[in-house]
Amino acid sequence: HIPRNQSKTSSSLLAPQRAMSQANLALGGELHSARRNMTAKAQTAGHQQSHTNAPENPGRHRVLRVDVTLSPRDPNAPGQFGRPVVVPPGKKEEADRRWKEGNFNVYLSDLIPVDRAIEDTRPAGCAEQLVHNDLPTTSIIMCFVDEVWSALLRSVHSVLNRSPPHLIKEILLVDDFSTKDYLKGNLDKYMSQFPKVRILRLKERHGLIRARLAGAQNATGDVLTFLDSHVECNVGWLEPLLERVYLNRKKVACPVIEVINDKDMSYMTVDNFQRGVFTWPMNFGWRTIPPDVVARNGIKETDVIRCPVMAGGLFSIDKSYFYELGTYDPGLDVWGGENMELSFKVWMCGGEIEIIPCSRVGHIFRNDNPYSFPKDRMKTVERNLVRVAEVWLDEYKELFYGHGDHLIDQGLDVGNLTQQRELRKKLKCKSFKWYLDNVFPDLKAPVVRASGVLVNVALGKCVSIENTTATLEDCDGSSQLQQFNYSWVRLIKHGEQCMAPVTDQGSLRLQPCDNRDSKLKWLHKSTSGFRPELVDHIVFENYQQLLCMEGNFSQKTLKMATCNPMEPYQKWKFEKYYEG
Ligand code: LR7
Ligand code: MN
Repeated sequence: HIPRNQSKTSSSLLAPQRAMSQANLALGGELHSARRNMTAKAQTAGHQQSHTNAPENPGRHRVLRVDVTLSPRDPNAPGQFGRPVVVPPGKKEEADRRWKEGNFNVYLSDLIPVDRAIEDTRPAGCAEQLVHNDLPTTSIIMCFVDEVWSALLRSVHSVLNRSPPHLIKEILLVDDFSTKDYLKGNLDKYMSQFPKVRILRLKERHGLIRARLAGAQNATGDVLTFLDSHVECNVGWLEPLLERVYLNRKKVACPVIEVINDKDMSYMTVDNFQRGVFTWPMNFGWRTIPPDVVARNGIKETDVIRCPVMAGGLFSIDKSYFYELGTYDPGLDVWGGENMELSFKVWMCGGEIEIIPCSRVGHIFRNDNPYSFPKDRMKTVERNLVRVAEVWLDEYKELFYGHGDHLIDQGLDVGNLTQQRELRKKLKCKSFKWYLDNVFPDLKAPVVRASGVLVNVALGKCVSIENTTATLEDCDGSSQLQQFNYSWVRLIKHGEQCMAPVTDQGSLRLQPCDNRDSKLKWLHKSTSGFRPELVDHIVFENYQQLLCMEGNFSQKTLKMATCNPMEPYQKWKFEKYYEG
């Protein structure tokens, strides 16, 4: 099994691409997709099937088999039909040297034809599916910054060669202020042979998200189809996407994203039945629908898959609907998190996100972005995700904050959110709770980490509140005075009040809560930076030394004391713990 994301071994966190692999490992590989051996399907001849109505289905026709590469000029060229390519022995150094131009095998990318054939990887039955004759037209929007020449060309050729021409209004190449010379004059010249290709040059670096918005602004088609600039669209990819949007303009349709291997440039198909999901703190990943669920529900390979979130790069959306939704939050910077934002917005505001198995597009997965970030990459992604969390996650945003070391605690400026929050109100979008209940019920999202009575393990006595001061009493699960919540952002809450140490006296009492106040934060169990020998202790870390909550039953009091792993009166347990 080769993961769809090639960055499995990468150690960096937070950016969706990389964090995904972390999630992969964390969930024991549950999130990974796998390569399936390409079956040598017969390459049936016939380039362009005519636009015939199916007599029994007036107004519809079979998905057009548009693929001018089916009988390629040079069937033996390297990489032809998506075959893996080997770097010739004498060229290893050159290939190594050129890797960093795109963080994939640029040498091989240049070697294989820009219009190579790939295998038709669609599940059986796709070619027979019917779509409407009057599908909307689409503008293909491809943003790029310093993209590898051959990869960019192959992306464009794959669209031109495998899409019904009448559906492509234009291909908009949005140059996000690239620095490479070949992407200027040479690209203009090359693309001038294709009347449908337009190049839009941005005057400064916009970042992927605002570059897409610039593309959308210039698009004249009914539907926007976004693609990365290192893809290969497969046979019949477009009509099934447009059909979904045609059926309901609030459907956002994504192709199955297949793998163009970064090392040998082979085109690899992926396992069926994969949904786009996320794990905390909002890391995108894939999760396979369990075989028993597939069997029980009779799900077919060709059935559309509803997805809690989209990968981000490849999708079709009705243009007017995209604007109705307020497009992307334009406050999102450069790269990352925009897929979460659009996904939550679509679902919570009345739309749907789907993967269409009969539409397949290859994408070069790579370990790292080959271009530079105007600001720190981690901070950029983090800031974007915080914006998304603050606008869309309601009380569940604590799960996001609680699952990462978030810079917001260190005064990260996320900008103004008023417009985005107002947009959510104006669109009358549903709550995140609704999203969890209806769209992503299998996400583990308990609003608190632990709750109920807080028991001193050695004494068997419980924390209780007497006038705002914490005392130790006989446990009584039915008493409101003994009810606490341990939140994801590490507050110990009693109703709307929060537990705090009283500095001079070493006692504990309640204070008004404030998620950002580090003086209210307690470490319990395996939160980040926690010392394993202190598991079960409740530690307060805002003094020079660590202080632990300690019980004293003869005095029925609680106090703060120097942490001691051997001290039984420092061991505490909440009544219930939740997995998240
Ligand atoms: O500043 C930038 N300006 C750009 O124009 C940064 C990037 N870009 C272009 C870039 O040239 C590329 O064509 O934007 C496109 C996406 O950038 P990638 O290819 O570096 O991103 P990615 O494939 O690593 O990451 C995924 O997540 C991104 C940010 O959240 C975008 O949503 C990408 O579109 C998205 N890619 C996919 O969904 C393909 C499948 C990957 C997965 C999972
Ligand atoms: Mn990409």
